[in-house]
Amino acid sequence: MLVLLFMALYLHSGETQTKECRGPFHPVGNQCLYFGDLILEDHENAKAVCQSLGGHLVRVTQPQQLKDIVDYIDGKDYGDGTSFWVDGTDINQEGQWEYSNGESVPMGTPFWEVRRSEDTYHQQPDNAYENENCLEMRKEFQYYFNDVPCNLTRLIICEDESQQADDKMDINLKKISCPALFVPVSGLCLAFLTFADQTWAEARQTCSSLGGGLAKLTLPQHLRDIYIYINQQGLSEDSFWIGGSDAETEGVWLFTDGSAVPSGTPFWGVGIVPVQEPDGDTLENCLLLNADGQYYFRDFDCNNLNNPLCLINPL
Ligand SMILES: *[C@@H]1O[C@H](CO)[C@@H](O)[C@H](O)[C@H]1NC(C)=O
Ligand SMILES: [Ca+2]
Ligand SMILES: [Ca+2]
Ligand SMILES: [Ca+2]
Repeated sequence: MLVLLFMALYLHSGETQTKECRGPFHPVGNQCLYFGDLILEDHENAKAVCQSLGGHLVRVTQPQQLKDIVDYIDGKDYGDGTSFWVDGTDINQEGQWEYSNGESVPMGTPFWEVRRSEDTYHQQPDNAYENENCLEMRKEFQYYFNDVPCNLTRLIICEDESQQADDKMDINLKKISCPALFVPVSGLCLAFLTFADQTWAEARQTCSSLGGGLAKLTLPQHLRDIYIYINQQGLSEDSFWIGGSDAETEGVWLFTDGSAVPSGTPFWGVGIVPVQEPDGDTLENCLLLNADGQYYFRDFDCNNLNNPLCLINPL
């Protein structure tokens, strides 16, 4: 009965959304997109293809859009080694990434690739070949953003903004009041306890002694807002335990309330390319937002000492 209800809701929402996209475009999350099947073009020609369809290369401005696009790609077979162009460039000024409408490309987590190699981390954009001025979603980097030379060829994703449903998330606007020690971030009451260096189990105990628990982050926007908050507050040297663990069953990541930790992009960082975290097998069973890794989800040894990131219900 419940399954039928969900199917009915799903079919209904699919039906109404389809009407909002014209021609070859179809709904992916809150965008109308066209995936140019197996056409590889350089950035300039890719732009022209999208313009000929009355659109432009896709602009990814919200973390949820990155998730929706990656989920869509993962359900298709685009072959090996296929990466996709995104609209942005830093052609006008090195390091200043803009979409072709003049809007800034969001920088940092959870958009750009940050990969781990042993104990060091490498962050994009790196302008590695000095002429990396175009933006791709790179398959080997789990579709996180990367800068590459514009004359490489990539698959095309076009966007039609003219009929896009305007359902930008408003969780930032939601006004909540939080108990002492906790601050409102991303619609959550969070405490960044930078005075405590603790194992994951100790951190969990600390949060429960405050009447809450280790943080449970379920939306890409949560990670974005936490990343921005940490940088604004000068906490970017600190690493934080959150509530995920696979100690009970290796590979099954659960929050402390027993619900599933979201997998893949744009939550988990890139490990040793092309592997995505978590990659520590039974040696690493606790979920850390670490400073060096730019606060992507990563599995760590539970006995590492880090700061608790606690969550509590709003007042
Ligand atoms: C791209 O441009 C660079 C520099 O002009 C050149 O060395 C390289 O061969 C070009 N690559 C392709 C795939 O055309
Ligand atoms: Ca560049
Ligand atoms: Ca690069
Ligand atoms: Ca593990």
